[in-house]
Amino acid sequence: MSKSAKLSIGIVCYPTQGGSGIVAVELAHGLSERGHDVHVISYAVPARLDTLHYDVTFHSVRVPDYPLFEYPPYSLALATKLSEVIEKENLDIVHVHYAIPHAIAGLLARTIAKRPDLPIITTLHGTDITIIGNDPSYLKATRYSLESSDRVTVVSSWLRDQVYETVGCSCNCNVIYNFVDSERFVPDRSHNLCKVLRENKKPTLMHISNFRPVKHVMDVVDTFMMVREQVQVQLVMVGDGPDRIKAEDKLKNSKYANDCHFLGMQRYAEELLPHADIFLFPSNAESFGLAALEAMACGVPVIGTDAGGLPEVVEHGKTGYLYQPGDISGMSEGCLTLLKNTDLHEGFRKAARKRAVEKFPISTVLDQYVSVYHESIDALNREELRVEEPQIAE
Ligand code: GMT
Repeated sequence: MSKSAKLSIGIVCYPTQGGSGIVAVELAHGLSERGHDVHVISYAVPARLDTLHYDVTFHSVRVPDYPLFEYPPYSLALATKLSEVIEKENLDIVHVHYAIPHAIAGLLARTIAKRPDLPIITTLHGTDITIIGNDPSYLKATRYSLESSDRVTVVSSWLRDQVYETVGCSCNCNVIYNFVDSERFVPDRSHNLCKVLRENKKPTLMHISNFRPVKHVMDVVDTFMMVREQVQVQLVMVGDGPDRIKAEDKLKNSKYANDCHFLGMQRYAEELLPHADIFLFPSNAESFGLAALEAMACGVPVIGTDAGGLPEVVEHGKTGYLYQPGDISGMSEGCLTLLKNTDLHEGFRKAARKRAVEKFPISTVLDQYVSVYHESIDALNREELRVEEPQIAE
């Protein structure tokens, strides 16, 4: 197949506010803009999916309830729906995001659809390896699904090492970094937003996440409080999740209650981020840290941790400051250094934007994924030809 041929691509992802769904959807949009026929399969419409401005078709997975099922088997419903999409849309490629259970469901769907020539590409995003994939309940299935995928890609070099160390996989993992659309994520504060951001004159510390334990949301709270002891700042928290209540309670009961704002889930990160002066990202271990990259594209330096893949995104001392997880004093020191030194802060802002634009452009990543698709299609075709080759009698 020619490298410029338009492909019919199925993308499987989670619809929730997590990074893997965002990457999958931004990829779907980008591929559709390039003329590929893109189908997104999930149990709900993913947070950022826009089927109005992009030619992407959404296919919903329905999981029926039944009294016998304490745990309805989503993987089977997904495999069934995916096999239907494979047949009906004559897919050339299936690209699953997040290993569990998408990779296994992809492999099963290919078998159900009787399409051994259809490559399954699995992109690993982080917690599918570092938290859930290496749980003994899933480990062997995860390893099997990665070794059976036609290609496995990971979003950072750190995550690649984790796959080998914690899952003990023998497969090759290609690092394809996450990306940002730097024409949409720009340092532009002209958006007419909510009162908190429109009218506020204080510098803004911002955090965006799904408030899961790995995000160390309480470290955001404590860092903000330590900084606020010394300078006038406000904290804007975006997103929702298990640790939100704890964080909200602590802040609402503190003397800085009026300087904290919880905006909940928001669709347009590109309109919010430019209003931040510093992005706080104190996670225990991010495989990449997409939210940090999007902040950088908006010209916002990142104060975060030197764990996981974040150091591959944020350059310590140039586009932000990174400290050990839990180092609240370090992170508040980093904030104060920038907030008290306008020229330094301005330099970091420019460097952050430059790095996001130059090192993580969407066009490069689209090229990389499309190459992976074509290489996998060609490899399977070659295999099929080999199998069909007649045996020559001696
Ligand atoms: O924990 C999350 O933020 C969600 C999770 C996901 O897979 O939905 O995010 C992971 O994937 C993102 C996109 O590749 C990465 O930018 C995040 O760093 C990663 N999260 C973790 O590793 C904790």
